[in-house]
Amino acid sequence: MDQISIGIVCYPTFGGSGVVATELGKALAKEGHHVHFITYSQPSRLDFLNENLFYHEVDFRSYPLFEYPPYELALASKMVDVVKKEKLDLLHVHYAIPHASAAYMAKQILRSQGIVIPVVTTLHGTDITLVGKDPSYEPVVTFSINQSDGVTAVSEDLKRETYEHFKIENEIDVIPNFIDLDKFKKQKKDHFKKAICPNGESLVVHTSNFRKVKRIGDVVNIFANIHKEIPAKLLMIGDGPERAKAETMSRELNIEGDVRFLGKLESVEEVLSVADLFLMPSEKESFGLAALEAMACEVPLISSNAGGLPELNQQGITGFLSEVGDVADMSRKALFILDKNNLPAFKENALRRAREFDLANILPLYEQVYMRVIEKTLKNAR
Ligand code: GMT
Repeated sequence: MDQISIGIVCYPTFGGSGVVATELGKALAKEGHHVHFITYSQPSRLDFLNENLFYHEVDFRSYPLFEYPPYELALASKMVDVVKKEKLDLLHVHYAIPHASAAYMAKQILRSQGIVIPVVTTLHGTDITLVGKDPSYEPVVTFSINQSDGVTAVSEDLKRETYEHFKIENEIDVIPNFIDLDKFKKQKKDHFKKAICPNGESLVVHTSNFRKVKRIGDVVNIFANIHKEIPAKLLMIGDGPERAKAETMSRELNIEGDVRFLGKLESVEEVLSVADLFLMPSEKESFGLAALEAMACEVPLISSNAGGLPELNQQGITGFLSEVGDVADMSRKALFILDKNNLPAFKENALRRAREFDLANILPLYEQVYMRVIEKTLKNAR
């Protein structure tokens, strides 16, 4: 594909959408495209130098007059500025609100100045499944998606749900999450395993932002059931609103000595390298990037069957899926996987499945969407 200049707008946090946007930008830069991140702070995974990568900070000051700083307006103004100065070919925004709606405003401002810029919007889930269904946001979500020149969703389930809940006239391309297998691979960390599991205990891991939707209580209860049957340890990676509740639960269940809360980690792959099982009992999960990261490190998965998880986790092969909230079923299946006669095959299958989401397979899908959208925009402008 010809090299182009792309503006990427995302939430620069540890969340999955920010990770996908940042890793995509890094990969595009390696391919020779010029990638300009437009965010309010440096994306957490924008941690490497490349002559094709640029970062533009959205400066949104709070004035005494405003109770809430008008971030969306500052973002739209910054997009206009970067598109003009850097001669961008395309804007790729992650999340319908507020990013696609800000992009729409930027597009209209630029049009009034004779500049045409196509916009691709990627839907990650929370914008559709939770925020989007809030009636106060629905008109903006619907409008922003319909005004985008290209729309992608991270799973078939999210695409279906978007069509079901919003009046969408646009075609949605499904482009799943991807994984950089050079970074996420099982590393030799025997000393680490020995330190956490000195007596050969099974190691169970959960990673998330500890939001309610992640059902952190189920994670602790599943682990408590495992712990009743076999020696095991639980590592909780990440932080968020449900953490305190999970800590209280583990004390009440008398398992606090075997549960460790590690907070946000930069190199989660080092912990995943020594794990035996990953738990993702989410209420909603449009794809489940954290589970894919675990699978790439040869960790099988116990998950709910919510959202796009059945498109990742293969029943009885890479792990098991249960109904949301069925802790007893998840616990039984977890013990089956952790049986030393079963674990090696599940680990192998998890890695094999993760390889299907290799960055090298997924990156061209985004490039195809970019080319299609740019060609269509140029044709319409003639
Ligand atoms: O899972 C989260 O709470 C973070 C959230 C986000 O918006 O950053 O992640 C969403 O996008 C990821 C990347 O596409 C998906 O892998 C996650 O499944 C999705 N989370 C939910 O649907 C809850």
